[in-house]
Parts: sequence; structure tokens; C-alpha cells
Amino acid sequence: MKLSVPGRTTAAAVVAAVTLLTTGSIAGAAPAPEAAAAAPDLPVANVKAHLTQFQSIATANGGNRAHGRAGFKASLDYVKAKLDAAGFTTTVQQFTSGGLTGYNLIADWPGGDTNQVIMAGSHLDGVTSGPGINDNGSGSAAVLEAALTVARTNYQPTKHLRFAWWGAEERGLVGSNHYVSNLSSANRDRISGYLNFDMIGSPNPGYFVYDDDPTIEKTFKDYFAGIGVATEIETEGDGRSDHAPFKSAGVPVGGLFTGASRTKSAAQAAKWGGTAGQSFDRCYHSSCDTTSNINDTALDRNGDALAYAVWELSS
Ligand code: DTR
Ligand code: ZN
Ligand code: ZN
Repeated sequence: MKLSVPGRTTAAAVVAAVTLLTTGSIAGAAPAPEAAAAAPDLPVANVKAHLTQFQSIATANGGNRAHGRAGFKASLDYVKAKLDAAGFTTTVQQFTSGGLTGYNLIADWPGGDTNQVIMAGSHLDGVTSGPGINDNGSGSAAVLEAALTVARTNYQPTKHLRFAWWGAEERGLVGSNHYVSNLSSANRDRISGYLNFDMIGSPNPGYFVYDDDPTIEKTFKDYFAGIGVATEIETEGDGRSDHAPFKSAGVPVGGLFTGASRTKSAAQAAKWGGTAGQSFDRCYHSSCDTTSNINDTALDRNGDALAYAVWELSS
């Protein structure tokens, strides 16, 4: 199922234009699609404030936010409280992995066509060896701030918006698999697209765009082209994050990534800055993945790209 976005040039649009020119009208034509509401800027200071909360939670709970540990549940409680206060309809899904209880948090923004659902998600769990601020506090904080911005601006999109924070991704995409496998086929078919954000603030960042669904990919590439930032196709993560269960189920997917343990090349450093010959995130899955392990510019750009895509694809 390919995601279509109003206003895209299609053969039908060409035929309609010719008809309009020759007859002055288009029989049965729908009104011209509205231009997408302009996405607001996502305040990076707000995103960083969520990261500070995740850091404090890890510090207060044995140094991590891993599946089955107190730090994960405290992270989920923090995110859920913010969303409940903002007017979202939240649902907590429970599952078991490795004999330990895990949770997904799903937040629906009331309104929009529930037969066309746009989802944005990130995994909220980290590894046991550290606080997991880039992996994946960065994605979780940006998705949270995008949801709160929807509420703050009272955005009323055509499509229905749903946000998700997955549990136990580090144990093999357990939470997102649980969610997708428990969808009825009707509810699965209602999901028009799933956007994934896993590691979007790497300290030596690259700007990678998933190349799964072409419409979603183009939406992200259009954003970065608009701010003059070159992007590359994301090749490291096929099947390695929470978009994979959605893709396997036939849902159009896309997402953003700033890099993990692979090394930045000289050519990449020339276009993006940073340090060639060094990995994109030297603290990947390590105890040093703290709030100091974040590049603010990358977090800012990817948060704004997230908001742009949510607004564009849900309009
Ligand atoms: N699955 C992520 C790490 C990861 C590695 N490569 C990619 C590419 C795209 C998204 C994620 C990743 C983790 O949580 O470890
Ligand atoms: Zn990880
Ligand atoms: Zn991750």
C-alpha cells in the first residue's frame, strides 16, 4: 500500500487539468487539495528538557532505562503524564519478554479520519549498560515534543494522529512486534504510514533518511533540502528498529537516523562537519550515552523534520 499525499502530480491530475482547460470544468472533481498546514518549529530546548528528565530517571534507577527495570517504567510514566495532561487518549499495552513485564505507550490525538492513521514512534527503552539518552531518549523526546506541539497548537489534521513509545526494542523489537501482531487486519489497514525515530541526536552526526516508502522518504528529503542539509539513504538499519514489524505487515514506513557505531568518512565529514574516522556515536550502547552524548544541532534539525513530516503527511 503506497502512501499518497494530496497535491502530488499524478496522471489523474494531468487529465483533470486538460479537462479543465478544454471544458472549463472537471466533472466530479474534488476541491483542490488544501496546502498542508505549516508545521511549527519544535523547540529543541523542550526536547532537551525531556532528555534531562530521562537522565534523572536513569540516575535514580540504577543508571539505566532498560526493559523490565524501574527506569523504563518511570520513563513511561513521565511520558504518559505529559500526554494525559495535554488531552491525548493514552493506552498502555503490557507484554512479557525474558520473564519480565514490558509496556508500550500509545497516544491518540482525538479527531481526524480514523480510517487514515499517521503514526510516529520511537523505542523508549535503553540498554542495561547506560541511560540510553541518544539511543533512544533522543527519538522518544522528539516524538513526545511533536505530540505536545500538536496539542499546544490544537492542530486538527485531516488524518488521525497516533504516537507510540515502544518497550523492549533492544531485546529484538519486542514491543513493536507485539503491537503490530495484535492489530486486527482492519486496524492494520487503517495505518497510512509509520514514521520511526531511533537515534536522532548522535554526537558526530550523519543525516540519514530511510528509503522504504518513497512518499515518506521524499517528505523528509524535501525538508532537509529546504534547510540546505544533504542527506544519505539509511542502509545500516534495515530490520534493526521498530519500523520493521510495520513494513513486514505492509504499512508504508520511513524515518530518520544520525548514526551509531559505523565510522564517519572524510566525504561525510566534508558535507556534515564533525570528525572523519570516528564513529557517529562512540557511546552507542555504553555507559557514556548520557545527556553529554547529544549533538544539539542534529537533535534540533531532526525534531523539526519530524514535525514537518507529521504535519505534511496528516494534512
Ligand atoms: N536498532 C538500534 C540501532 C540501530 C542501528 N542501526 C540503525 C539504523 C536505523 C535505526 C536504528 C539503528 C538500537 O536501538 O540499537
Ligand atoms: Zn540500541
Ligand atoms: Zn535504538
